[in-house]
Amino acid sequence: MSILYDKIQAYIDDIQATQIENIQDRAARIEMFRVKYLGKKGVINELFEQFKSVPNEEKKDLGKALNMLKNAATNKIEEFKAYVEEHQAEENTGDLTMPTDFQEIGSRHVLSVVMNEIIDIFSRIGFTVAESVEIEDDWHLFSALNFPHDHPARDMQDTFFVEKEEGKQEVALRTHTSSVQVRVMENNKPPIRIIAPGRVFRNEAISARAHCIFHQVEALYVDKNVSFADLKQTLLYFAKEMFGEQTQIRLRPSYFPFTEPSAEMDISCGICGGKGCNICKGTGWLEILGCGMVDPNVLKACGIDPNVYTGFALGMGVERMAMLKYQVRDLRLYFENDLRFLKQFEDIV
Ligand code: 2NM
Repeated sequence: MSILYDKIQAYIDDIQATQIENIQDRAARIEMFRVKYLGKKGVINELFEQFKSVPNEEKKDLGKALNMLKNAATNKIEEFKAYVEEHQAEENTGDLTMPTDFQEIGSRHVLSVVMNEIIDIFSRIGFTVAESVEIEDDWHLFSALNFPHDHPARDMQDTFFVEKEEGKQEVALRTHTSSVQVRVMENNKPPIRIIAPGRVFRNEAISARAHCIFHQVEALYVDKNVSFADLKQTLLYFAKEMFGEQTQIRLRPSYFPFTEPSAEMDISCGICGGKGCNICKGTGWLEILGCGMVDPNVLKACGIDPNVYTGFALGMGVERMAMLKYQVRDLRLYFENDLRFLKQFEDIV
């Protein structure tokens, strides 16, 4: 037999020895296999070229062998394709034990962290969280809270009204969470010890120091014999827990429609230690919240007898707390979701 015959036989052996399982990157490898044997310039066409010039007496056996080779190659490709199809599912699934791609994990917003911290501090002395609606009626927003009829908060300038028409119930976005406290007082008997955290809305031009949406936490304690001394101790406890053991407080007389007497609380400036700096504008003190004894008119409006019960209340802005705690200089940063801002708070709880 000729050399050509041996060559063909060697190819057939080679094809039959090829195992699909051992081939990685199967689609590409199958195509390479096809091109090698059955392509235009492939092995088989070349052998047919050479076949033309072999002596006639050898043509019969060689032709047979060549056809066998062609069949072997064609069959092998069919076999490959069938195998791939059969294993398609597992191919798509891939290796289930492989670790997944790394995905970046978000973090809690600084306002949520600070809000939770305030809630936590008050819950340690027996306050529970109360929540209610963000769209409120005039009674829960203003009337029950002893706001006079000509109070500026009842004006379109300060409040976003949903409905404000002659003879109709006025409905507005809540301007403070005190409306939550009104609802709790209306529906519960003292002792009442709650905090009302949440979103509030004011019709203000947005600037570094004001925003039309912000967050408040208000606290309310109503029982027999609740005194201003109880308020003061609660405030001191809160200030030390929130801003550190060295923090001092002072109270200045103030005015709110819903409390009498009313006060504003300052804390000693933690930046300069009270010596005076640009954060506290040289005073050594930072204003952080409003408070007071719940006005008897408010208790009465909410169905609580002011001759039996007294209460204190306080309210603070969460944005301002976070500003003081983390030196945030512009309120707008809280709502822009700029990652360069948010990422600075990744590690706080
Ligand atoms: C403040 C300041 C002072 C307050 C009063 C009441 C209620 F409902 F009991 F009357 N809730 N919150 C209050 C008192 C809020 O925020 C600066």
